[in-house]
Amino acid sequence: NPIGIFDSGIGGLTVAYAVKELLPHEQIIYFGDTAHLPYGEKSTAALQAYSIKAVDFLLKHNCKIILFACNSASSAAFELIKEYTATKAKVIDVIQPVVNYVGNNFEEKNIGLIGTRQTINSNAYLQKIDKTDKNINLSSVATPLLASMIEEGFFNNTISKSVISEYLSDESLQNIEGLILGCTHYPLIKKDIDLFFKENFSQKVEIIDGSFIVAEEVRIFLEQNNLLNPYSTKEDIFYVSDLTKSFEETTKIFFRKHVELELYKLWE
Ligand code: DGN
Repeated sequence: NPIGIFDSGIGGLTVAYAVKELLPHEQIIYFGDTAHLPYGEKSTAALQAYSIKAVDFLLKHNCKIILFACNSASSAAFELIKEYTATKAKVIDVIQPVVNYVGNNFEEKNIGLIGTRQTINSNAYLQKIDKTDKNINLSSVATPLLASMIEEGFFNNTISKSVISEYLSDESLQNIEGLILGCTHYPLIKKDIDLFFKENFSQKVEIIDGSFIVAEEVRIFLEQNNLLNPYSTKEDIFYVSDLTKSFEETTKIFFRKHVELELYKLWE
């Protein structure tokens, strides 16, 4: 059976890429809800409704595990979806695995989080980090411009440098020793962010990119439950709820290679 991956659009392809790197023999069924993006600016109620529909779609494909590869959807709907799928399939989000990593590595430290408005305003990371009881101080900054900037291919250039510098110069981030990239798009600007800290901060700041942490969580679950596919010849399928040429062109930024998108209008 395939691994189901859900995102608001194509940013989740950074997570799909990591899954494919660790689990090359698995088939992926991806669903990006491009008809409703950006999720970062939607209400919790809307994201819950979209998430249920998307999960139903992936369940129909008999996915053995469903990965919520979107921070905004994870922060708004994951608890609900966990209840909804309780007996049907295992679901993993992109937040809890990163929180576990942070709990193990940043006890009594200051760390930062950047993400969409939805992700930051939901306090999902904060609540989960507090539950670790590791006395970690989290400073969160919403950075809504970054996702669209990256979709335009603006990284490693003067525009991305100044936008990143503007956001990360926030006073609350001055003493951090780690920064969580709380949005699926941000692995693409990891180098720019790293450079910013090296040029402007005296302390070392670890940039916490969840894509491989989450992919490893998927691998462990499949291994522990004897669900690993020794060899699959089935092609991955990438569905989107609205298909444009520009979405298709942007796939190669996130997945490191061009993928063909299939239109599936979930909303009619
Ligand atoms: N994939 C979304 C996230 O990780 O929060 C960001 C994309 C968006 O909807 N703006």
